[in-house]
Amino acid sequence: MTFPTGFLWGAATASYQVEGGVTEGGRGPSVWDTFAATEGKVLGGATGAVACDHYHRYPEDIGLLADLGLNAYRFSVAWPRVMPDGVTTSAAGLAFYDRLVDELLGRDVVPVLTLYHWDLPQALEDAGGWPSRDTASRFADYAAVVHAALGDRVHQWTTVNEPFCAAFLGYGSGVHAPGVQDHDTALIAAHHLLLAHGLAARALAGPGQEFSLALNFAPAIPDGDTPAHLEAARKFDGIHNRFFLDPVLGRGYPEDVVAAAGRFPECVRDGDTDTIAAPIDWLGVNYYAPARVTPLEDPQAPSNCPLPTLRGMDVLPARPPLTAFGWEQSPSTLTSLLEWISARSGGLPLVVAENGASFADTVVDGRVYDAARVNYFMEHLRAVHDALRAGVDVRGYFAWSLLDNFEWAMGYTQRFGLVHVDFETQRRTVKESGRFLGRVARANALGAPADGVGDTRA
Ligand code: GBH
Repeated sequence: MTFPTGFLWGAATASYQVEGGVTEGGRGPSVWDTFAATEGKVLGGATGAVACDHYHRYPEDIGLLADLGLNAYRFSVAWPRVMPDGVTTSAAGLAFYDRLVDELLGRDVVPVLTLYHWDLPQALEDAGGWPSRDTASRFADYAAVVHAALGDRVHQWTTVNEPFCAAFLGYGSGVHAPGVQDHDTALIAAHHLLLAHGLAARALAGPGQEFSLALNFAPAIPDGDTPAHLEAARKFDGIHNRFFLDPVLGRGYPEDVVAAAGRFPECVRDGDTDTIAAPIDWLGVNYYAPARVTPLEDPQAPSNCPLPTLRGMDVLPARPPLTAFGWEQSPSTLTSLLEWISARSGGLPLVVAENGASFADTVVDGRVYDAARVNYFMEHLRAVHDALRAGVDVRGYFAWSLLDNFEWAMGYTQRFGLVHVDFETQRRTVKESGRFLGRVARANALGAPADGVGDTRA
């Protein structure tokens, strides 16, 4: 099973999850510093203050990635490093990413830069955060500053990572920073995140620059085939997937969702839908798990899924096999998802920008034998290959994550890395899954199943 020439094989991280060094180089506080410092918000009271200390150890970490055989690194820039108060540019903050990019290029690793992976400068939250339209304009300024500093060497840009999470978990369910719980506000925040993406497009345009955003998808699987089941799946798909995908593809917000969306439509101004529909060079597809949905008898009954607009349906417990997080492993859903996005977008190039699994890894005699994760990657890469064979234009695959890291509200309890991190000592140990993915990357091909599990060649 070979992959197309030039396929990007990478691993992803996000600034607040790995960097630490939260007061160094003049960095200002982000909403995640504030949230994590608030009692009861993050499991075990954990914070990203040190995390993987990637701020200091990035040469070692990039060395590990390159030595495995991966050819791309998807990382995010911390807005509060570059603009500590949300407005003023910090030369020291930019200098960190300057060094990081040079280190990547020195190791022949393609930098894939995400501008926003959820660490909003606290100063901008204080000024209204994503529910305020002005934040989208501030983001465009920030995009222009980073582009001016790094655009000579970085050619792959992602504006916003998972606006779903930033909006619905940050301002709706409140399980993520800044912890606001208001569904109407969450929908408005979502619009401003998409608007920010569209406004930044202008700053990032230029010859040789590729520009994208990354959306997280949870395909809805109806737990039965009655019309009510299909309707429940349509509702879930509407708010979770189409609400973000359709405006980016120039289809506007889905009417069925908007009809149920309270005061949301008031925040959409003339011209916004065109701005959001700025042409993208590829779409980042983040995929972890599907959702199994079932209808409730009363169509107005509140859903057990804490998303805006959802009524009259339940999300069922995930079906085994599960990851340590309790997420369902369903590789075939990745194939159908890629096919669906490709068809809906008229063949847009796609990059799997995040895919991965947490398991309870342990270091034994200096090794991490994470056979379950090797199997996870093998099955999901086969699923990507199935999509390629069906004619989908997939350009790359990024494992989440390079390192075990700060898993947001779960603190350090969920390990997703290709590389194990001992958070006491900061010692890194490459896992079997990292070696496996590196071998696939070097061969640009997936071998027979027997080549995967248990193969200990470096
Ligand atoms: C990604 O988001 C993030 O980009 C990354 O930073 C993170 O570390 C990684 O996944 C692992 O968690 O029941 O409706 O509240 C994951 C997307 C979105 C998947 C929320 C689980 C629960 C949805 N996640 N979802 S809901």
